[in-house]
Amino acid sequence: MVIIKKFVGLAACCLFLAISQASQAEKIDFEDLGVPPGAQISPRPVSVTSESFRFDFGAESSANGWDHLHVGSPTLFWAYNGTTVLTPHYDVNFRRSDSDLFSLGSMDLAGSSGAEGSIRVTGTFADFSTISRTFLLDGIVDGRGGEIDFETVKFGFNWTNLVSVEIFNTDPNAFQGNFSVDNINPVLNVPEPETYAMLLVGLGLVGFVARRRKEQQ
Ligand SMILES: [Ca+2]
Ligand SMILES: [Ca+2]
Repeated sequence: MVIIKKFVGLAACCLFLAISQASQAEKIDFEDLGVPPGAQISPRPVSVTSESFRFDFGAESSANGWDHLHVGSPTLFWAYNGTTVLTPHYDVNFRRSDSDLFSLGSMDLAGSSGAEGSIRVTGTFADFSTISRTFLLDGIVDGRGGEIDFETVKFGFNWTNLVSVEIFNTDPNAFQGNFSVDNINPVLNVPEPETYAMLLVGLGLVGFVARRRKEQQ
């Protein structure tokens, strides 16, 4: 009986871990970098790590000679939402620092210099296959203090088990390819529904056996 009780305990622990793992990860808002208002990280950071996610400039950024990422809250060329934001040129990639898989829930995107065009987001899975969506921003500059505004874009249930995500500004009118991103909501790797089902079946079986033994005694 003691062994069975221990087994039930272990199974319950597994179930709890599986459920808690599916919970929301910390929102990536770049506030943990401690950039003072009105300032930006300098000089030229080529990679930025916020909330355990690492951001690197992309190939297009490098090809155009703008191989750096701005992290700050200035209002010179780019969007301002009153907080620290990330402003890449052309493209940026991000992944978890520990290379673990993640899902993508939503993010805030903004164009630059009055140019609000289209921004493409591409997720890459472990088998190198990809999923992609292009978001057309509304073209209306009505942000805080007359600055370029952010729009929240959401991703579907199939944006799970990602290795990395690329954000690419496809707007030809964007000044130096600038765009801004903030408040990325990643979700840690979500267990398959089958995992829950198997754990529940296992728990039920253990309980059934325990009851049968008790009846026999
Ligand atoms: Ca922020
Ligand atoms: Ca807008």
